[in-house]
Amino acid sequence: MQMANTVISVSNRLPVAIKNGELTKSSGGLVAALEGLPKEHYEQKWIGWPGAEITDKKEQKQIGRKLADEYGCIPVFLGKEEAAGFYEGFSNSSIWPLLHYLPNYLRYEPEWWEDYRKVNQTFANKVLEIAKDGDLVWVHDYQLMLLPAILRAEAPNLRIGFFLHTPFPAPQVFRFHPCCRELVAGMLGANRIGFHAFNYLRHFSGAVRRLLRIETELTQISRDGHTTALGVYPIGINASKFEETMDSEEFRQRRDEFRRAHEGKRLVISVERMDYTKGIPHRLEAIDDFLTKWEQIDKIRFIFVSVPSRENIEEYQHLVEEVESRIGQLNGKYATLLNSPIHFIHGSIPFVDLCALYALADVALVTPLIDGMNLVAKEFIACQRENAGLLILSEFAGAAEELFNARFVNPYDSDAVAAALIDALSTPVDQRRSGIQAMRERVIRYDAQHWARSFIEDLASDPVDDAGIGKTNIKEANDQLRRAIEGGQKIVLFLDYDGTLREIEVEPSAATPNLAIETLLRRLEQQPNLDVTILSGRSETDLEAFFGSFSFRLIAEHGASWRQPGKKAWKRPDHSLKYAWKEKLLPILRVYEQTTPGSMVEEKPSAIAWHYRKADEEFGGWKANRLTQELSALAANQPIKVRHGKKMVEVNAAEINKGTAVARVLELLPDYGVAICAGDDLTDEGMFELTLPRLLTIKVGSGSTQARFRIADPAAFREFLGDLFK
Ligand code: GDG
Repeated sequence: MQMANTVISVSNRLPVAIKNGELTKSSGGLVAALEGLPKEHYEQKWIGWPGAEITDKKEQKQIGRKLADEYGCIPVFLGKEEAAGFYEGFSNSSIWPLLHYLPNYLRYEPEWWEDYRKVNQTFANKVLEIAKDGDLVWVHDYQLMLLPAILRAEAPNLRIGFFLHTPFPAPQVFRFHPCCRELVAGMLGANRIGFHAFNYLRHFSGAVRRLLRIETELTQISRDGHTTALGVYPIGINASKFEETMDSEEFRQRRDEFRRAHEGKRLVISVERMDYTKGIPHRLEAIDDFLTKWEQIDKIRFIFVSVPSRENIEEYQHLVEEVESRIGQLNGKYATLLNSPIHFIHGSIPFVDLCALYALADVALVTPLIDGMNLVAKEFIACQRENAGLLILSEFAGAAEELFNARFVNPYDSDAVAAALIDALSTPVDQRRSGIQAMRERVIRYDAQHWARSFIEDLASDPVDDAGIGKTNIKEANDQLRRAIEGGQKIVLFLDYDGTLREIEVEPSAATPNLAIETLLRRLEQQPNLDVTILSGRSETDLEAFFGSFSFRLIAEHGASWRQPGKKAWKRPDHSLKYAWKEKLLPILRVYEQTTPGSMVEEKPSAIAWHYRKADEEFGGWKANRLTQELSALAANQPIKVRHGKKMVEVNAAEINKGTAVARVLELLPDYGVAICAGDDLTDEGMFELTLPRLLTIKVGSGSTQARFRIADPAAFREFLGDLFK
């Protein structure tokens, strides 16, 4: 494994809070996780917002120095208004609800997008100021989704990781966001993206395919020479801190005090930020149902600890009102002279008290509507060292994938939650103990430090740039060509167009040669001893329109139609070929066109093709595989070849392919010094398979290939040619 020196964590909030000019370190899971990285391998820095508005430059400097010296933290200062648009607006009112499948809460103002972009850029500037080549930059969460791509563009030698602490929803839901494409593309700037659960990873991959129309593999996405690895890293808790606290005298005292205070009562606890994703009103509904059925109201107590959260956002204010009024109502309805069943704390309690509560509770009722992970569920299990409590857990929390002995409920089904509660409170202790102990071992073993270490170690061994991987270094081709040029040898150049010279466009008609390509081609035209052929799957008409004014050899339809250098007329060298198969196969392609919305058939003189780039990604891909199979079965006894290319399935005459065309041209030029074939997709592999002497084959872009060399993307390939032929 390659060791890196510095890990720079970047999160919206720094782990140090400023209150009245005083700094206090927070004890959250993330801090503990990062503290667990071995110090001998990683030096650590942390970039983030310090949580207070500080406008005075002198004060900013002072605090900055203190943060850096005492905590290794580098503050990003934000203006009040941009911070509001970025944080409360864009992050928490538009992205957060969609990540949690709650589009009814989505609000969007175009100005927020400006603030979000600006703040992401401000964070990027700070990272770029601090980071050196090879450093590991670990970006956290949905507030900074654009940061990886900004960093990649400006500092491609950084290793950039991104971790999403929330779920990633089905692409159809994320698509409601007006900036969904930019956000997904922003994350893709990372070398590695981590999720709590495989489901989120799968959805993200689907969003990349559907929204950006980029092909993905199960755990890897490659484009333009850059690869993003995807991984599942379920976050854990700060296990040692819980264990140490439970060993302390203070803990024992508090636990005993609580025990006395709730003497004779069964305790059911819920702990969370006051957030609509946590399902508090639904839970109260279930408690209402439970209390109508539970006979010993004097002997049950629900403790709700709800930490105030995002209080400037209207939806959160409504939630507080709703919860307070509902709890008031329920206590009014069910209170006896001896007991008020719901004890509600709208505030944060000290850590030791939290541990004591977790340790004493008979049941933890953790029923978010949806939750990325939910650490409370794991913390409760960790604190059940002596007790044998029961965890009732929403099946829609990421934690449900790991806490296998919990009692799972659908939080929307209040009857079922009430029934689970009755059942839990009636389960004998000895039946509960083994279940909880097995989960406890897991929670302690796979803690926050384990989580951070696995992510960072994977990131450290990710390649920074995958261009050229598994291929001979392109420099060798460059040297060989330079020698040939200097020696006055004849060079023959075969260039595919789409994806090789020119970036692919969704609409092929939009991929006209731009100024950079025209200038490069004019330069190639001026070179002595250079013979250029442009060969493509496109029609004569397209090639004539794009390159008609050049003196190059043009070969259309993968080799079916030729225009020789300096000539105007197009010729079909294989005019003896019969195309009777076209009429037989065309109806099959038409059926696919009709039954796959967004797809279309193209008829060419020597070929027929079915295009599906505008169809639904998955459905189109599935249909394409079926069509390829169906046509291949029919092709067995025919002089034809079926190819599944980029977003198309094409049938043409077996004799016609780019490889045959290249061989035929080279027969006409036996005195050539070096020949180069460059292409980007399957149809170019025919050229790459040739075993002719002095032939250099170059694949442009990612994917497996027979070519000997690889270049990252069309822009890099143009630069390569521009450097050679000045
Ligand atoms: C996000 C994702 C994901 C709560 N009340 C008190 C208190 N807490 C602490 C808990 C726990 C933390 O707050 C809450 O963490 P969760 O994971 O439950 O939820 P989110 O805040 O929504 O966190 C979530 C997480 O990121 C990590 O990736 O699991 O899905 O939404 O640690 O102990 N701590 C103290 N007093 C309280 O009153 N001291």
